Amino acid sequence: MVEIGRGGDGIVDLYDKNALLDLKIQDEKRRGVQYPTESADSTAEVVWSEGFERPLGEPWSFTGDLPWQFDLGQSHGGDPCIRAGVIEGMQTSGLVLRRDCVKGTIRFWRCVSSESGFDVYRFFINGALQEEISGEVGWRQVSFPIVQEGINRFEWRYEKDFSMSMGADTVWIDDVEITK
Ligand SMILES: [Ca+2]
Repeated sequence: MVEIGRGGDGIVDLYDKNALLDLKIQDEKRRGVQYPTESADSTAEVVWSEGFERPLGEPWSFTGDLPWQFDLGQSHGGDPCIRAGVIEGMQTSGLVLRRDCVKGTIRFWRCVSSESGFDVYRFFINGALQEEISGEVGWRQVSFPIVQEGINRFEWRYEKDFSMSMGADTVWIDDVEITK
């Protein structure tokens, strides 16, 4: 199971994590590592999934200045995925999933292209920061534990600072799965 960037506060920590992640990805590319599309935990049962190939309704919603939007050209598997809204400086665009869960994991694929250190993707579970990434990071599958039974609130948020944009200036998400 691929799992990186578990929380942490502050810009120094963010820089360190990005630097370490970049090194790790470069090393894996050099060695020809193929990223798995299945979790290493093959016994985990997928109880719910979303591939973003149909209109979003409940249990999905949006926060911030603009909703997320479908993207046909940037998925990891050739199918549509979803990306943050095209926001301007000091704006945010959040994607929220609220769902009744048992203890298990939430896993998904994500890709980031942004101004390193300033325009940042963050993922929260029940308001607690799970990972934050900026700069250029290709498609990776990540997994986070669901520790609270009952209604859980998952939020993927893209937040821009006051100036400058780099790269595609967004984060993409695809193939969200909840397992137990
Ligand atoms: Ca910026």
